[in-house]
Amino acid sequence: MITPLMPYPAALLMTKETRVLVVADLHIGWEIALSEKGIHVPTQMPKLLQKLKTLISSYKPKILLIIGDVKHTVATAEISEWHDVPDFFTEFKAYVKEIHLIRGNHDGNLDPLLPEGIKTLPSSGTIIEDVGFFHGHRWPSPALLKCKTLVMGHVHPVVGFRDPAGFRITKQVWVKANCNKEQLTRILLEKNKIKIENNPQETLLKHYGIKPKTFQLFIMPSFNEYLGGKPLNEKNSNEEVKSEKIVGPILRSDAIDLENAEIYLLDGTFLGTLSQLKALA
Ligand SMILES: [Mn+2]
Repeated sequence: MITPLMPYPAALLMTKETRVLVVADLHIGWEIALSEKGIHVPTQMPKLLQKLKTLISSYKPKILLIIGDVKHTVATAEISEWHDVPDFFTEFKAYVKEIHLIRGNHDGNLDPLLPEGIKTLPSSGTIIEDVGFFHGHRWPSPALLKCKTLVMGHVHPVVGFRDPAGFRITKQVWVKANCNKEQLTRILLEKNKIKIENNPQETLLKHYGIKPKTFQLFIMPSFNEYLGGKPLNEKNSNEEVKSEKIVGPILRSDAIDLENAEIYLLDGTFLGTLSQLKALA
């Protein structure tokens, strides 16, 4: 079972054998990318590190699982990241037994920055007990369909509100959406170029030896709270909603019911469904 660690943008997965602390979207080096554009923000690294240390000392996980976007610059590594990223991993190796890392779209050229012993996993995801984790900029593997719950990052979900004076505030949120497992099975098989015979379930069983069980998807808030994001409840034109930049393929598919997704603040407050919140944007 996976539990959000309120009020932190983190989750804990407890199995019989192990405890896994899950975080997404650290974007180390984010401030430096901004400073190159002339916007100077003091480094947020010490705060991020402290927040993670607090969580580790409270929950004593054996594994730290980062579900993508450790660093900020996409294809290359900035000079500062040559220090900050290795420092980050070296420091946290002392606190947890294992660090596992799913590659995100910002994790290009990451390998030279990783110290020994960090386990890297593909962006198509990994399975721990009955939970499937993936980054979200690409489709998850059909193998993840055997999990009841999927967890992704990448979106940095926030919702926006406008007060009567016109001020705008945005808040980081958790998103819990229902999945249509039949549709998701069909799509993931198609994306893997597997021809569907009879029906998707049978084909999945034939190729992967599993039955689809996925009924819900959690979108994790970014661990780096300074990043911001595009409010999910903003009224968009249809083209914008479908734009690849905003969400990632799985959320654009009909298999995920984003309109009726439940939206929670980091402290656990239930705000309503996404469609209800659209009225307040
Ligand atoms: Mn990402």
